[in-house]
Amino acid sequence: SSMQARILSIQSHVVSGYVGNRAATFPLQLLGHEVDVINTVQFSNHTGYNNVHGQRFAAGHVLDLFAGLQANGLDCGYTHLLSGYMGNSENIRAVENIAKQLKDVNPQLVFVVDPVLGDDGALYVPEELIGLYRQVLCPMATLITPNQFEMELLTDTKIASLEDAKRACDIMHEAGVPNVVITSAQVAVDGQKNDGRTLRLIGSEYDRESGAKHQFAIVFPRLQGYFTGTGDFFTALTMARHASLRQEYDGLGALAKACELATATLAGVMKATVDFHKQSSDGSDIIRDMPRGSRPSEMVRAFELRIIPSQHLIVAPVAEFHAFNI
Ligand code: PLP
Ligand code: PXL
Repeated sequence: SSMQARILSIQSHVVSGYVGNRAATFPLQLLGHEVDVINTVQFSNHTGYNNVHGQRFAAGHVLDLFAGLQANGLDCGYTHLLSGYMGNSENIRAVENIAKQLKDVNPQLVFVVDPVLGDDGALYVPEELIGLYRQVLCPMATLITPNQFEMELLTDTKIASLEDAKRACDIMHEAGVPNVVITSAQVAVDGQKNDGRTLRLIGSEYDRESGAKHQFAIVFPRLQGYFTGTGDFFTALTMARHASLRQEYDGLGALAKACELATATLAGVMKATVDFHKQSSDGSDIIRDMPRGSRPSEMVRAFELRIIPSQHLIVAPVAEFHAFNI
């Protein structure tokens, strides 16, 4: 697949480690895509460390950089826009503004939205962002990648079963999103109850014109550790694969294939990260319930995703994960 996307990615930057744009840019480039980057924050490191220095940029900063691109005609030619961690409502409005302008230039623009709101029942952004993602950004999106908690917030439903997950996907299709991926659902699928050792990706691809729909699940291992940036990395992988595969599929199916490849890469990189952590911590078992803010920074650091040493797993994933229809 030779389709080369031209992507504008708007998310966070850290000096050290791999979250936000630092987790997304390398895999997108390695898979052959051109990536331009706007940073919403510039921090020394991600917020799971005990200390964070740096700054959040005002929305005016993001819009000014985009205006600079426009002034030179550099805004023409984008095929994809990727939106990650925004942190406040002004940045979401800025991305809405940019998405509208890019769609004016290219009506075929693919807009990928990771609606970053929280995880495991805890919101880590202001509450008003829920409504902005639900009513403003998601309806403009081609692909969204919420985790289970985020999907519950977006649809104002509780996801306790596979049927709930499928219904939630339908709600987002109704809102105008053709491709929905719930990255980490904890529901029983295929007769397998969730024992905590696996997570389930639930995907749903919908063609509004024909009314055709493809809903699928992928079961993948849940590794123990303090991972950060996995969602950002996973969204970039899914986007990169989907950009290429969309060209090859006449009907539905590209999303499931993209998710199979992205899941295989993520599982491989997470395993490499756990293996590295075991080595660097002389085998001692640190997997206890330590809250954020109290973890030794060498331990947090040892869980930074091993993206660069695992680049072969980005290009050619080894593990196999199969999407099955649900
Ligand atoms: N954390 C872990 C351990 C995961 O396996 C995944 C899977 O994608 C995620 C997080 C992604 O979730 P989020 O989108 O909340 O980062
Ligand atoms: O992966 C989410 C994320 C993005 N950006 C920054 C973060 C985090 C998670 O901690 O700190 C700056």
